[in-house]
Amino acid sequence: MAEVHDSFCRFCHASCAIKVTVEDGRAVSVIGAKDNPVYHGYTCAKGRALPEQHANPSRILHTMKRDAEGNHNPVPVEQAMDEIAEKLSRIVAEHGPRSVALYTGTFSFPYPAGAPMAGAWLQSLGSPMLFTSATIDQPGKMIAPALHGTWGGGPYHFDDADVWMLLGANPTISKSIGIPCMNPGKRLHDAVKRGLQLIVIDPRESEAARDAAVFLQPKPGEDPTILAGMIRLILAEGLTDESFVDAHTQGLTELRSAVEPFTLDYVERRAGVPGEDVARAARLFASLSNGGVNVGTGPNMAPRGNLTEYLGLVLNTLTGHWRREGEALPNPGVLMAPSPSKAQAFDPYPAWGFGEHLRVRGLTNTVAGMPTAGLADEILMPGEGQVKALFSLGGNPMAAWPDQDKTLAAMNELELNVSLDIKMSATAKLADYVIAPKLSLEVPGMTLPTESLTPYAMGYPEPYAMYSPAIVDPPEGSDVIEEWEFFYGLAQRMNLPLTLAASYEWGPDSEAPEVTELDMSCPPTNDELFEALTKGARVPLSEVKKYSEGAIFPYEALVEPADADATGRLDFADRTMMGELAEVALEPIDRDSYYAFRLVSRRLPDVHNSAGRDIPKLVRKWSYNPAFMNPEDLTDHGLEKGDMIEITSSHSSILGIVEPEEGIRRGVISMPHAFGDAPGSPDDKDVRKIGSNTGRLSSVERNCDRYSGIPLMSAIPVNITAAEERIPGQGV
Ligand SMILES: Nc1nc2c(c(=O)[nH]1)N[C@H]1C(S)=C(S)[C@@H](COP(=O)(O)OP(=O)(O)OC[C@H]3O[C@@H](n4cnc5c(=O)[nH]c(N)nc54)[C@H](O)[C@@H]3O)O[C@H]1N2
Ligand SMILES: Nc1nc2c(c(=O)[nH]1)N[C@H]1C(S)=C(S)[C@@H](COP(=O)(O)OP(=O)(O)OC[C@H]3O[C@@H](n4cnc5c(=O)[nH]c(N)nc54)[C@H](O)[C@@H]3O)O[C@H]1N2
Ligand code: SF4
Ligand SMILES: [Mo]
Repeated sequence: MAEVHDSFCRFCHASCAIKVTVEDGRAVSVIGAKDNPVYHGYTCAKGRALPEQHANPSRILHTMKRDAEGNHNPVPVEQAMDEIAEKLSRIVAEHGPRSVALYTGTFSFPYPAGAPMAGAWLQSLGSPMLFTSATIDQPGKMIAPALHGTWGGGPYHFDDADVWMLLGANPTISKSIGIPCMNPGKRLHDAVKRGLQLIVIDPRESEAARDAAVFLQPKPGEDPTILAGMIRLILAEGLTDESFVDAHTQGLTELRSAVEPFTLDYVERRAGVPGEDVARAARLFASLSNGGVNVGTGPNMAPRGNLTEYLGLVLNTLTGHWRREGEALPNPGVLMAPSPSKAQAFDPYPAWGFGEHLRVRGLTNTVAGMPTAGLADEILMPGEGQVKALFSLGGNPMAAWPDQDKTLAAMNELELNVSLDIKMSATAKLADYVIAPKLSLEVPGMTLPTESLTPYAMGYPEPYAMYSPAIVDPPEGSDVIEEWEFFYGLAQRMNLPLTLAASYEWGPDSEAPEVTELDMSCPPTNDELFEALTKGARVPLSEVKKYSEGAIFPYEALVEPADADATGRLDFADRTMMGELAEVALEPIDRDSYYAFRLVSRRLPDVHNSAGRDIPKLVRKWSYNPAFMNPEDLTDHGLEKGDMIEITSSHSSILGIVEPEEGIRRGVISMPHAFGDAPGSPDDKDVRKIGSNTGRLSSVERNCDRYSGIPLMSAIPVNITAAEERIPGQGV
């Protein structure tokens, strides 16, 4: 019999509220929950494909173990855990705990207990080698506030802002930075209707750009130049919020001289955007008091992402775009502990140089985490501390890490490679063990992870939360476990005690999170773990559970007055950032002119990084990643839709299939990442079927950020040539 259950989607971080029709323990259809006060019935194609994802023939339902010939065969998960624990104990005894690394990727996010349990296990093992995708995503987002300092009242929120600026972010599609991720299309529509002035800076006319009052379409990689030009104009025309600047900042004089070279004329010549449009954007941004700026993945992956993020904060501070004393907080937290919100500045704090040091390129731990772009070299470089074992949790290094050839070499070097994945991904195919996990609707969930995105202008502006029990059974005959159960099971076998911290605390003034010691003789239930993770929550989990459709838990909270002894200052002139800005000013305008194109990152609506590519319904339009280009560029190169090109960077080359797109700036190739397969794998050259991997174009040794290690992953200088059709499996 069919029953309809309330739940929420976990195909991306947006956690859309859904109604799932379940028949005989299996999901058969998904629709948006139209009465939900936050999502208003929104779902995307991925969410509606949850039934297909759960029943997908390519989903692995048993742990797979690689044999000597490289073939994978099913083994019972308990046996795999015994073998892994034993092998790991040997590796740790011989090489020390640092030889074990954990990488948590995109799909560690939707499962609240997975990454915390894996982290607790690694910590108990004594290894500092915890890596996440954050340092190959938007590391500047954490680094810039450390260098600038933070405002205790927090940022304004998109929903009630008068002016908003998006640099290289396309939240309408990505459900990411800028517009809160729950039904961003409706939020943008409502905002524009009530008069929001949107400024978008993007080399491609993104979906978000269509609603922009000012749209700048620059040459990729010139965001520091544009922002410096806007700051210069705001200072020159006296458009700053003087009282805010006087009371809460330092370094204005140094900033003024650092931006001096960035005249409108210079910005126009260098970034290829009309100077008057830059001025219009700056004046608009400064003229309205409730606003904000967000920087997305584009500029973070282009040169000097930290600087772009930093200058974005400088712009916010100069114009006083921070929430003030007595103003209402949109969401003081529901499942998170409320953290005090005070109208005062907090001083900068160290962004890097602490904690574990990598052995390569002078990289250290950072506020964005350990530099993932250095991990392949940590695996490859012999000597004390060499990483011998890698655990990938919901991530796909072969698809997502920059410098794919090096990643492949690293995967082949490992003594123990374990992947927790729902399919035989490019990484899983190289792993010694692939642990088959339960999927979202088969496990309890709560919206705590999405709530944790609130400080990044992505989470809930409304004090909303939802808990969902498991609503379907794992497929019959399967042997699947939850990710946390795997790490708990390893810890049990290795006699490691585990403590779990209540996670997702944030704020410069937050208290230390409460911790729970786990009973290692008897596995906890999911709900017990959720209780541990929400200790100190404003609304107890038990209360949230009463509302099966999710609910808003209202609470009036205002930004409090500053402490009497508050002395913090936001810094306009961090030395490293000013040094980088001086370097920008010294660069020749026509650098890299040998390369005619810049390849930029972008996302497709129906797949999530490398996930979803195996679900037929989601790849009806594109099973590969087209190389989107301006139609006139195609004509100039004698190319037509569907032609194959070779795209060559200073590091490597890939094949691409061209696709005209009107809104792309000339000289730009816009191409999604995480497609293709491992170099040399049988499918690798079947570009028309599986696309190609843009990560292969990046070197992790050159053009990298000195601190996060992120290399050029957007605004990559490339050339193109027409390419011959390749025969699958025959190599280039
Ligand atoms: N060139 C280039 N490289 C990039 C980017 C770019 O724009 N350009 N973007 C970067 C960014 S922003 C990021 S975040 C990283 C992403 O880096 P990763 O997280 O390493 O890569 P994904 O492709 O998201 O890998 C997700 C994996 O999780 C698996 N999976 C799906 N559902 C589940 C589940 O329920 N449980 C488990 N255990 N696994 C599941 C998928 O099959 C897939 O193999 O890539 C980065 N790499
Ligand atoms: N459907 C879908 N949603 C996703 C994902 C997905 O793969 N598919 N991935 C998820 C992940 S992991 C993340 S981190 C977020 C990312 O979310 P966003 O940061 O919003 O990512 P994109 O949608 O790629 O938008 C980046 C924009 O930057 C522009 N850009 C590229 N280079 C430059 C540059 O040098 N300067 C400027 N100004 N702009 C530039 C691109 O043209 C593009 O429009 O999305 C998440 N959401
Ligand atoms: S936006 Fe994200 S959470 Fe919402 S339906 Fe799509 S994939 Fe699911
Ligand atoms: Mo990401």
